[in-house]
Amino acid sequence: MGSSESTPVQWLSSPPPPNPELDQPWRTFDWGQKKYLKEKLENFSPSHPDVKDIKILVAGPIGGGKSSFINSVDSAFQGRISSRALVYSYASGQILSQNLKGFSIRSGGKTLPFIFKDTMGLESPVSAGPQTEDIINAVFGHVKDGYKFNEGQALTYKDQHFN
Ligand SMILES: Nc1nc2c(ncn2[C@@H]2O[C@H](COP(=O)(O)OP(=O)(O)OP(=O)(O)O)[C@@H](O)[C@H]2O)c(=O)[nH]1
Ligand SMILES: [Mg+2]
Repeated sequence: MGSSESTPVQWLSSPPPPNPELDQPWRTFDWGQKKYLKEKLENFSPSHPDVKDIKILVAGPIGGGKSSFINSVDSAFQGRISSRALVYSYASGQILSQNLKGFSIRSGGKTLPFIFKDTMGLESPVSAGPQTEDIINAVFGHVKDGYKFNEGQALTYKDQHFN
């Protein structure tokens, strides 16, 4: 792993069958709330004057749908399909997200105070090492946008990408 030339994890080339547990919804949701939720988020602002935006770190297993989730949120606000975050393609077999990349969401001519931070997918056993350290550093805001994750070596404070 770690480069676009590397072989993707086996199950990514043919997705596993859905878990039967997913046949039943685990909660009921009133989808009629969409307009209300959208307006609530459009009118949201952080209560602390020094906080300009809220950064949401999207982390999880490779191919888990992190980038797709960001695109879904963006699509909901744009009113059209958004594909700004690159999504894993079964056709090309490429794992695309290798950098920490921030996505802000615009709606009604303004930028909402949310920034989604897309990350490289975690995989075992690599995620037990440097990747975990990088995620912890990202939570504390120490990782600059655009940093390319290096599975062999966690980011250190000496690196130019360290905040
Ligand atoms: N069925 C289904 N497929 C999904 C869903 N979300 C994403 N996918 C598919 O799962 C694959 C991986 O999605 P990505 O959004 O690239 O996942 P990722 O977590 O960003 O992947 P990495 O960046 O490689 O770690 C793509 O082929 C998506 O089309 C979902 O909710 N349902
Ligand atoms: Mg991704």
